[in-house]
Amino acid sequence: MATNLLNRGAFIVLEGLDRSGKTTLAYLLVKELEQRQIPVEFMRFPDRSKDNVIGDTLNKYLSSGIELNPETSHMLFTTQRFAVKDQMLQKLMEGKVLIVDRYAHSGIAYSVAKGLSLEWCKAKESGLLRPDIVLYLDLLPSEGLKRGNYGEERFETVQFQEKVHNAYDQLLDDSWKILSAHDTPETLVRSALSNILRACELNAHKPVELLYQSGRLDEKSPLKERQPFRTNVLSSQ
Ligand code: NYM
Ligand code: MG
Repeated sequence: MATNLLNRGAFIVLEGLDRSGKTTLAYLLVKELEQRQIPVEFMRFPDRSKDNVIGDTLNKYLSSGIELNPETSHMLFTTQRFAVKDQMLQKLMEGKVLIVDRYAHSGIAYSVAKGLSLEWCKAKESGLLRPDIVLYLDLLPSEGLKRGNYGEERFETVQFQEKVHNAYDQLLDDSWKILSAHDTPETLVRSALSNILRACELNAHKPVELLYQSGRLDEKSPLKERQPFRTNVLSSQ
């Protein structure tokens, strides 16, 4: 067995409509894992940091300050994910569990909801790291409306969220676990945690796979020979 595959961390993504409770659940899960002395790191997409040009642009776009066409916004969101791909792999190989609030699936679902084709969107995300589990917080679009500060941001309308919901449906695969966003935080944490602990065990010695692409990252991957890509322009980390 390749030595670099000893006890890698699990790659966990939280997905769902706006106001489905992903961020709250992510924080609770990080706390639970830390209490169990399991190394864990939280990340979120988009990164809205004002000190990098893409983060600042996406922040303005989401708060409706500027307009971007669907292809442009899609590629800016996607670029942020590719910019930290090497860093994410490195953390997993160091044995850290990654809890990631939104990922490629948000990118695809929101762009398909705007009218872009599923194939085009998936192709843009192809080659990113594939999550071991996608925990999908299932929320009825009409219920999101009742949650705090709804409607402040672009995309926060019931009609648009219905389309996002339908687009997410088309992405379901065997890595997805559906959780009801209407459950209590305690129930959600219990169920998410048992899925995460199982994923840690099952994947500890498995290579990280690539999203929407056959092939795996193994020892010979060029990714492992390259220096991690760092720039203040694309990534604030
Ligand atoms: N969003 C998020 C996209 O449209 N494409 C993406 O690739 C990602 C990661 O940004 N309404 C949208 C979904 C959300 C918004 O996310 C910001 P949040 O988690 O609501 O702050
Ligand atoms: Mg939101």
